[in-house]
Amino acid sequence: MRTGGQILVDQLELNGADLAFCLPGESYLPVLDALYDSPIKLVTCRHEQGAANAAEAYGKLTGRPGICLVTRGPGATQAAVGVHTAKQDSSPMLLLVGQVPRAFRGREAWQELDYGQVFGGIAKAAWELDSVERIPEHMAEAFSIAVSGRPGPVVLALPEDVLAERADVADGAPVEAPRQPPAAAELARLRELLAEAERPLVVVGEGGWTAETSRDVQGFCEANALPVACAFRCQDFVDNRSRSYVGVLGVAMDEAIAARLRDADLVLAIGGRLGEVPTRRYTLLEPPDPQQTLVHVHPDPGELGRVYLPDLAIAATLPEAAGALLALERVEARWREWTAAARAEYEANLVTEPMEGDLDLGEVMAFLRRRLPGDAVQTCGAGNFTVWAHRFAEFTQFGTQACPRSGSMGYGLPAAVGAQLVHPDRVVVCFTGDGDFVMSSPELATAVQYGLPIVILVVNNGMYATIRMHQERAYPRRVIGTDLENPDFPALARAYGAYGERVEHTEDFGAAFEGALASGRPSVLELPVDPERISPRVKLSELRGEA
Ligand SMILES: Cc1ncc(C[n+]2csc(CCOP(=O)(O)OP(=O)(O)O)c2C)c(N)n1
Ligand SMILES: [Mg+2]
Repeated sequence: MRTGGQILVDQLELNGADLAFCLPGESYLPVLDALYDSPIKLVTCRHEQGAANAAEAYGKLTGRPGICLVTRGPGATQAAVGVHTAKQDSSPMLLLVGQVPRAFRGREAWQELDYGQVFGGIAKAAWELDSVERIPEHMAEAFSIAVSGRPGPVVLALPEDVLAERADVADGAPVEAPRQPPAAAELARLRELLAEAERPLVVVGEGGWTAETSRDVQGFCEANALPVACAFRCQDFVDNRSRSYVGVLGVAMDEAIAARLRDADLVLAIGGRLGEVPTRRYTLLEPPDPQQTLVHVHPDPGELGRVYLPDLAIAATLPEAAGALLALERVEARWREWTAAARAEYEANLVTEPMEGDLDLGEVMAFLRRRLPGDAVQTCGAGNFTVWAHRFAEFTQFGTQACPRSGSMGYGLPAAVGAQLVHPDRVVVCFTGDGDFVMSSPELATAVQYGLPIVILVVNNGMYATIRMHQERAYPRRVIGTDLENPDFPALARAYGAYGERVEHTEDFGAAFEGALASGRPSVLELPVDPERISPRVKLSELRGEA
């Protein structure tokens, strides 16, 4: 006889969970107690936002559901942001939420919510356990939904009496994501479409990507001299040093790559939803029937034709699709110049304009490009600082960028916590801003508690610069709600027990970075920057018409 909590934890174990992120609550004590005897490492966070974002990053980096445990009402609602990101980013995740006993349901008991309703529009699926005997069945269903088709977050509410009850039930079987290769006829049609193309562009995006998928897609692109662009925050899907890699379709998109997508005559999307960001607000590809010939490969048939009507829709899991593409008989590449020109544009775009002030973020990024090992993981939240972090970074292997495609602030630090726990031996760098960092800075305590030597680079411009930039564009000189008065970041870091340093000059960054790594502790390097350079190509004074 096992308690509901034990049965539940056993299902986590047999599905390969090795880490779980929580903020404890009395509503799920039997689960916590079962974890006491489990090999699963339980990581206690300081805010449910942090726990959910760390679990989201775990899912993004491993392809297995990130496990997050939170209490009812307030815990669940605070975790919602991580669920939203997992949905938008197509990351597998399992949010387990405490719930009032079944006998109280419907009374709006203490912290009671109907999780099916609350998370119905946020998660891929959300429901409540009804009996202890059916826990293995519910958990198998939850894992299966999280990893199949377009991966995503599943929310399961756990009534406390169900968790405490005992039952003699058999475990479920480990869930394996179904695999779906593309059909031979679809591949033949793709070859025909490629053979007619003159200006093809491959666009890679999320939805069950693996390291093997990366290698195969890259091999396919190189063999056919095809240019390949990464969707927003999927920059680690292709080795950026490949002669086929031509850049990222992200925010503050480079004009040259935007033009390549607009001018392409054939777009082969492998994964991804061709969402608002990679299509520049649905303009580079126009819904519903873009002028470009569109081939869309996606594991979820429900995503095919949802926004864009593909000329060829291939419902296939991405590793299988990538393997089939690599095996495809080569097509005579009539687009070698088109690819080479796009690659040259990407390389030219790595060159920075000098930045005002004493600290130049372009130079910082150039240093990191040389210094970071290929397997270093980079995380971020949201803000204009990410434009530097993305445009000037170089990713060479899959599973090294854990950034929110949802554009959620506060993601970077908890994601770095998750990444360092997944990869204890790797360098993990979190890019954050003064606004972004403060949103989740309590997780610095988590990093200290678990001895995670992440390096946090806080780009401090004294404002929510992204919003200020839009504000100055739309309403010049009418600044409201975007100024920030900040804490002393290095002192704050030291108060948490982390290493802290302010780096005021470009030439000091290298030594400071080495010092941070050598400290062996979580480190915060504050980078004060001149607010004039509000984005790599945008000056505040120009926005205000003062130039
Ligand atoms: C959770 C959340 N709240 C608000 C926003 C809107 N937003 C996007 S970027 C940004 C400013 C971020 O400020 P900071 O971290 O200082 O970066 P900066 O833009 O100054 O480089 C805001 C408020 C968001 N994306 N996510
Ligand atoms: Mg800022």
